This record gives sequence, C-alpha cells and structure tokens, in this order.
Amino acid sequence: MHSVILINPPLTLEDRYGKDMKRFGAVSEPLGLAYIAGYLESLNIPVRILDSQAEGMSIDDVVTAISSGNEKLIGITMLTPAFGVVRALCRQIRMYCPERTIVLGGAHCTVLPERTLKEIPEADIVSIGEGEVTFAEIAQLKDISLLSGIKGICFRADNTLIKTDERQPVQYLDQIPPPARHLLPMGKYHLTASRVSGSGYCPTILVARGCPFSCTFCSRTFGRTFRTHSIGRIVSEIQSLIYTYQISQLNIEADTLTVNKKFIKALCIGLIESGISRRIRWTCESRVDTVDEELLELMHKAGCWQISYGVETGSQRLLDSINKSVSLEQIEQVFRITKRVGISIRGFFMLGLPGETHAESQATIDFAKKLNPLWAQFTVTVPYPGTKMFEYLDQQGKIRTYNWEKYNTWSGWQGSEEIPFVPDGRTVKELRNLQKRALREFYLRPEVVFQFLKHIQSWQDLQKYFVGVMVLLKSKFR
Ligand code: B12
Repeated sequence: MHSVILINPPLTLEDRYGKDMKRFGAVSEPLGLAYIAGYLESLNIPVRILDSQAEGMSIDDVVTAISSGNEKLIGITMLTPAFGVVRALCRQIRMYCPERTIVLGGAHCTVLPERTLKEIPEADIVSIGEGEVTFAEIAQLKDISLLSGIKGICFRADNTLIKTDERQPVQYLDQIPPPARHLLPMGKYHLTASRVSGSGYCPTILVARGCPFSCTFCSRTFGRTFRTHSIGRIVSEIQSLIYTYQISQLNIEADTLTVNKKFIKALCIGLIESGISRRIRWTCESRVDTVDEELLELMHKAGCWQISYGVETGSQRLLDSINKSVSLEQIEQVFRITKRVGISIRGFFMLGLPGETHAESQATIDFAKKLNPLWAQFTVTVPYPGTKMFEYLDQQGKIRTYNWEKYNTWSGWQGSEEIPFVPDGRTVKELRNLQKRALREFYLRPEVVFQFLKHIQSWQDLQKYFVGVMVLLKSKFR
C-alpha cells in the first residue's frame, strides 16, 4: 500500500478571472480530491490533500511540501485551463522528487488521456473518469509497474502509451463515502460573490452525478446516466456540515439537479421533514425545461433561495445549434414563474458562439436585460476538448490555439490575446470588449441598482455591489 498526496494545482484567482474580476471569483473545495481521499481513508490508505489554490502557494511551495513528505504516489487534479501550471509542477516534481509516481485526473485528462501524457512527459499515469476506485487500486498495488490490470487509466510502458479497459461509473453513489472535508483548509473557501447570501461559509454538496442532455459546449466527466445519493445520505451529510461548520447556507451541486422530478421532490421533502429547511438556505443550478411551478414552490419551501439557469443565448437559431432543446419563450416563462414563487435567479449567458453575428451577441445582452435575473454571468464561449463543439470546430480547422491554459471563459477580463475560438468575421478584441460591455449594459441600469438595494442583507453585500459597480465603471474608461 502506498501513501498518497493529492494536489489542487496553484492556479490563482488572477489567472482565472483577470486582475479586476479576481475579487468576485470562487475558491471552492476541490470536491473530486476530497471524494478520492474519503474513499482512500475508508480503505485505511494514508492520504493528505494539499490545496495550493486555497493556500495561495506557488509551484515551488508545492514541491517543497511534497519533498518534505514521503508519499510515493502524487495525484493532481486538472481542468483544462490549469494545464500550464500542472505541466510546470510535474517538471519540478520530476526534478526534485524523481522517484515519485505522478497520477493526473479530472475533466481534462478524462477526455484527452493519451494527449495529456504526451504533452506532460513527466506524468506517469492518467485517470479517466471517476477516480475513487481507480486511484485506490493504484495505491494498493504491490508493484506500481503492474498497472495493466487497472481499468480506466492510461500509462507509459516501454516508450508506448497503454490505455486500459473503460471503468464504469460507480452505480450506487452511496458506496462512496462523503468527501474528506477534514483534510481541506475549510476556512479558506468562498463561493462566487453572486452565489452567497449574507455572510458566512457556504459549502458545496454534490448530490448526483451524470447528465442525459447533449449540449454541444458541455463536457461530461460523469457520463449520461443520472445517478443520485440516497436522500438519507444527503440529509446526514448536510446535518454533519451544520454540526461541524455551523453553516446556514449551502450550494447543492449536480450536473442538472432537477432532471429527475421524483428525486428532487424527495430531496425537498427530506430537507423539510428533517428540519434542515428551517436552518439552511440553498442554491443550485438547473435547466428551464426541468422545472415547473409546483416543483419550484416545493424547492422554495425546502430552502432554495437562488437558481442558476443556463440561458446561453438570446437567439433561437443559436439555441438550436448548440442542442439546448429549449425555446426563448420557455425561458421567459420559467423566469417569470421562478421569480413569482420567490426564488432569485442567476442567468448564464455565452458570447461568441459558433456562427454568432454581431446582432445576435447584442440579442443575447438584450435578452438578459429583458429576463432581468438578479445576477447575470456573460462568458466567452470556449470549446472545451471532449465537447461536440470542439470536435466540430477542430474538424473545420477553426480552433485558433491548442495552448490549453488559454481555455478560459473570462478572457475579456484577462485581456488575453489568444482566445481558442472566434466566430467568422469577428475579432479577439471585439469579443473581449463584448464581455465587458455585456456586464456594463446589464448591471449599470437604474432598475438593477434598485433591485440590489432590495436584496442587501449585510455590510458585505453592500461592499460587494459597490466594488462591482466601480470595476464596471473603470472598465469603461480603460
Ligand atoms: C462546480 C463546478 C465548478 C466550480 C468549482 C470547481 C471545483 N472546485 O473544482 C467553479 C464554479 C469554481 C468552477 C470553475 C470552473 N469550471 Co467548473 N464545473 C463544476 C461542475 C459543475 C462540478 C465539479 C465538481 O465538483 N465535481 C465533483 C467532483 C467529485 O468531480 P471531479 O472534480 O470531476 O472529480 C472526479 C473525477 O474527475 C476524478 N478526478 C478529478 N481529479 C482527479 C485527480 C486524480 C489524481 C484522479 C485519480 C482522479 C481525479 O475523480 C473525481 C471523483 O470521481 C463541473 C461539471 C462536472 N460534472 O464535472 C464543471 C466543470 C468541471 N467546469 C468546467 C470548467 C471549464 C470550469 C472553468 C475552467 C471555467 C472557466 N472559468 O473558464 C473554471 C475553472 C476553475 C478552476 N479551479 O480551475 C468544465 C471542465 C472542462 C474541462 N475540460 O476542463 C466542467 C466539466 C463543466 C463542463 N460541463 O464542461 N467549476
């Protein structure tokens, strides 16, 4: 049995959101690593987690921390934009701790296993898909070179890459213990400003995995089948969060929380009957075609105060082209109902979708204003590897860069020159300005200021809105 160190790589808020927006970014628990650690602990495998993002560590700090321990196995999680720092980190680890085995996992590796090993020659193994069982099997190997019997990995052997049989996702999620939050620096996490209400720590709990929809811009780490934890398990995990961290708010995460009506209704009833709904206010993400008035009322009664809906675009033509399978009318209607039942809304909007014209970009901004959610997020479209959108654009020769660290949806605020995709006839500069203009057009309206004043619950809220307005005004004059 090998002892393990799991690492969240040192990507800073500035790397992710740019200088002006960094104060609004989230530093959230690396739940994937915490789940793996929880599973390893249940098998008595010694493990520690180093969340270098939350701890504000540099690559050198991480390597020092690794050198000071004696863990044979190093696991690193990686989303696409973290590619650059992960590669640099692997190089340093190889240089200073050459005898350790480096395993990479997460969304990026899952879709590009071979390519990742080629592009990061210092890494030994890539884990594909869910990592709990896979990583535990690696840690339990007597001889680390006996990897071929382990499903769901890609590894090096004699100058070739070997990809083993596919690992099926965990069928009954309750078999996986709760994430090992006690190994994380819990005091250092905070969600995006728009997701918290008032003050206090707001943890994320993952209640389901998998999504049956086929949006062309989304990459699915957890496959198409929607699998859930039992209501009993979810209730006891929340109760333990209340007991351990005295929380009063929670983010309930799932690829699409409301896709299975029976599940979401049972969850709401569980929250009400256990008394959790009286203590906790929660947020979630959803799709407009998976909710109705009755469900929204129940969710509200169960403590839901905010839903984030992926609206994506104000053009029906583009909605159809990204396979969203909803109509603009449906979106408007659900926004009306959600507000009526008393749930506040965060809307996600994408700018620069394939084929998007200047007029359609403006239609998206205008649609956002018409829908008028409390918060709107405008991101620059990034065709992430593993998505239908990437596949299509790659075939067409329209991917402008394979420099993965540029695969960031906040490029407008980062001022990046290298944006992975720009629609025909549009320019990088135009897209970057568009992202800033969209926020300005949306937030710098009198009715929005009025709306925010109504929602202020704490001094922090007031501060947050004030800083936001200043950032937007500053961006106009730059
Ligand atoms: C919540 C969420 C967020 C949160 C928090 C993310 C976090 N703390 O990690 C916020 C809002 C901050 C966020 C930000 C971003 N996100 Co996000 N996010 C999600 C979401 C909805 C759930 C993630 C989650 O908690 N999963 C639960 C855990 C259990 O899963 P997991 O982390 O994937 O880990 C499992 C496996 O991947 C694997 N694994 C992971 N790491 C490792 C390491 C080893 C060693 C091993 C063996 C296995 C392994 O095992 C784990 C357990 O089974 C996913 C959608 C999804 N279903 O994955 C998108 C998703 C991960 N996000 C995505 C993206 C693009 C981003 C951003 C890059 C967007 C941007 N700003 O440009 C940023 C990057 C942030 C960063 N830290 O680098 C993409 C990733 C695509 C890609 N190719 O990288 C996803 C898949 C959405 C999508 N459908 O396309 N995100």
